[in-house]
Amino acid sequence: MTADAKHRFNQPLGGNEMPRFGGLATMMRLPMQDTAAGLDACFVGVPMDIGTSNRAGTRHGPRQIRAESCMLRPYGMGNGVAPFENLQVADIGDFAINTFNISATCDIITEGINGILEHGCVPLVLGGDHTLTYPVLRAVARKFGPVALVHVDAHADTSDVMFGEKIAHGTPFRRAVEENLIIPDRTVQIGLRGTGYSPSDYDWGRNLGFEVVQAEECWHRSLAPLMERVRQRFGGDVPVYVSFDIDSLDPAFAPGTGTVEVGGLTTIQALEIVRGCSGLNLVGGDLVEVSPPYDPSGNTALIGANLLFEMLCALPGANG
Ligand SMILES: [Mn+2]
Repeated sequence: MTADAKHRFNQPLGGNEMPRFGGLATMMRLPMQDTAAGLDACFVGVPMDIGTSNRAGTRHGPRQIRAESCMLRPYGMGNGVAPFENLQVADIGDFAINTFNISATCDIITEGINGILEHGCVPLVLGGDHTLTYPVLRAVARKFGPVALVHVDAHADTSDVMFGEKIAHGTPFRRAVEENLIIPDRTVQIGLRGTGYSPSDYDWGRNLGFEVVQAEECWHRSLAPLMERVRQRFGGDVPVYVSFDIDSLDPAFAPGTGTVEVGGLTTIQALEIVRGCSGLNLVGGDLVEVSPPYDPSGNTALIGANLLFEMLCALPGANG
């Protein structure tokens, strides 16, 4: 780090300035500010779980991810990226969602993301349940038009309704297609698995052009070649959004989530996926479904914090 870069951009608070377990828990111990003004990228929390269908608790996700991010240092030793030498980043806190009204909550999220994008800032969202990706994409598509999508998850999240409701954590990508927020033949879903209702559960997306990579296709292998293929197919121009559901990981690594499926991705494969997004025109991302009540060790939130750091490192310009 040059003294110059340190002077220009926000830096995470170092471990010798304040003990890592001390101080206020912002994401990566970055400065906090009220808006995205002047930022290249921001971390923002959406403390919601009113869209969940099984175990709840993701309303506590943003705080726990911030708490577990306290070990993150500014330089990525593995990916070789020093994002804080090249980007101005801060934590802009949480959106004040309406925990009694999911439709109103979605509007609050869309408005909040609109505000971030108006500043030319890339939002990296700390969830929160997966419902939030739908209102985030409404804002993203308003600015960029329909975007390509890298969706990492145990589930397709393309149900039409849940208990008759159109907005829930199992429906965001159905709504996104219906409202022309994503490009179906520039959409890849990675890690899908578990039990379903019929053999055709994943075909709704496939029939539209989604590439669906089931977990079994990922077992025992590196996902770097898959991401190489994704980069070739998407190219470096089309705006891309990355939505990472922590339940894509095997519960051995990430038990702290609401809808657990066995036989999932490893943390190493998760790193390969997010690092493999470098070179894409990433315009936003989220890390969703961390549920601290089911995460007694804190490791699920810790993995989530690390994947958000990796997303930051994958953004255009993060590597100078
Ligand atoms: Mn999901």
